[in-house]
Amino acid sequence: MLSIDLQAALNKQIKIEGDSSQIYLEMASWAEIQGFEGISAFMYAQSDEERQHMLRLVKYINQRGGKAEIPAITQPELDHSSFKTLFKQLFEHEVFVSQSINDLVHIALTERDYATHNFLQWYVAEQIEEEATARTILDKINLIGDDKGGLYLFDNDIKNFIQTD
Ligand code: OFO
Repeated sequence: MLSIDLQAALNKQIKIEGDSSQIYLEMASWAEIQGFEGISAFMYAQSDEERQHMLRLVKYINQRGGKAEIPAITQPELDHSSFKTLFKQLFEHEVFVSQSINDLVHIALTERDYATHNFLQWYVAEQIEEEATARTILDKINLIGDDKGGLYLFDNDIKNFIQTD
């Protein structure tokens, strides 16, 4: 059985993953309108992934005898003034998510809830991957700047980052 504190912390993470899904969805739609097909496909896929991260938490909380709280949808507020700004926000968001997962791991260990600790290891590994992807993309964008030709190539290149698992 989950403690009240751990349940509350896991429920908070449900909202964070849901918000992440919305952020990627917003970027997917924006890129689609701009004609960046590759970026859009990547963002739509990421948005789906984040929803899966959210669902995993919902199911885990309920499976452990708790009650998952389904949060309201939050409208993302992103700065689209440049590609660099946009992707920087994405990277910073993933760093924030990793920190939040680390905090959860800490609570699980403090409470000696090893089942939850074990459950969270999947997220720890996933965040390493997501942070690395966001960092690589940001590095590329920093190299390209707002060069149209570079962005065109990048739009094609980013398809390689779409996770298939
Ligand atoms: Fe990229 O946030 Fe989920 O874990």
